[in-house]
Amino acid sequence: MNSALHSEKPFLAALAGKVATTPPIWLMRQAGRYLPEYKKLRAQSTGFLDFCFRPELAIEATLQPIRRFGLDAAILFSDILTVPWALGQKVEFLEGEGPKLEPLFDRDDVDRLNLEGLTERLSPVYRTVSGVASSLPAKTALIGFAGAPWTVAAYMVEGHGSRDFIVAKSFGLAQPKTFERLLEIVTTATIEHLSAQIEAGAEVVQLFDSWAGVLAEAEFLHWVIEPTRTIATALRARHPSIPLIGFPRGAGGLLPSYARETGVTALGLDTQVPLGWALDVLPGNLPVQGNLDPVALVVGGKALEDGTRTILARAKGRPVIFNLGHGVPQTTPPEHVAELVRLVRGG
Ligand code: 1CP
Repeated sequence: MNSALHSEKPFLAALAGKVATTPPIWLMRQAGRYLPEYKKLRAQSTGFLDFCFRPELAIEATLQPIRRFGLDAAILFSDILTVPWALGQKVEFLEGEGPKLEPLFDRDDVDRLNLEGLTERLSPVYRTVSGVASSLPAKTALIGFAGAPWTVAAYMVEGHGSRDFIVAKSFGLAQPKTFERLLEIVTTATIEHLSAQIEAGAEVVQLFDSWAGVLAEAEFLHWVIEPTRTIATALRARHPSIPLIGFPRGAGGLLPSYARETGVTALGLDTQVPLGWALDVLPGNLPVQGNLDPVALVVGGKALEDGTRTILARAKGRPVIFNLGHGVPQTTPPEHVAELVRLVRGG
């Protein structure tokens, strides 16, 4: 895609380094249970994975927040745990309990994972991407995504969500060779999965490293930075102009190394990162995204207004993309999202 087309989409312009008076805005987890129309749509499927793999439903879920709020980017409706499923691991989403995977324990479990035919098994996701790409408004960009290898491997070993992923970290430290093999498999799967999304029409891809923040420095270098750099390098070789957003949630003081060493195009900042500090230590031309406390969005009113204005003021003169520091919480009143869009656009 050429730069003239980029400039028609404010989100792509910001990723190309353009400083705008009104930053583009989208929200992580902008689709989902806080929207009544999502709950209605979700009721049509038997399970969450079934929902992700039915393009007619996933296309509609992707478009719902765009129709309602006119955001600058749509994010493919899917989940990071479709990749372990496509590698042959048993993955279930139990109502009200979150994901359950049959955990990997040892080398034999890792060796049973199967990369062959991965993109065929995930082909409904790519049909969703192309369906969304052909129905978006001209100014709205389309984001594809995957979980980053550490975060995906952490779920594969732990078997479910966790506050600290002690089981996954212990596996990595106690069986380093096996864990590196697992990271290699997930890294290859991620490159194939993101490439197929780009070929189907994704204009940007984001890597969610939601659990980067539980790692010590040495683990962060090997399990977060190295696989992310491998993915960035491989994607650039295949799709030279594709922007890649890295979101290493909780990386804190390791953000400058992540920005410098991975080769991502833009950096997602979680809620805890002091924005002033990040803007001081990161390269001035690196686009940044995020940081608003999702709880300010739930509460609305003055909390939302103050949080939004602080970010807008601090980020002046820099290429920024307005977003939250993590996903939209389920208890968010949809009117607060509309209010946030108005605040950012100066209405
Ligand atoms: O039935 C439902 O509606 C289930 C809730 C739900 C939704 C709406 C899950 C289960 N996943 C999703 C969609 C989803 N997941 C998107 C869609 C696009 C969007 O609107 O943003 C995306 C980008 C994700 C990514 C994802 N899944 C992440 C990374 C981002 C983050 O939140 O940190 C993670 C960690 C997951 C795993 C996952 N999937 C679902 C849940 C409840 C979880 C978290 C499990 C846990 O750790 O407890």
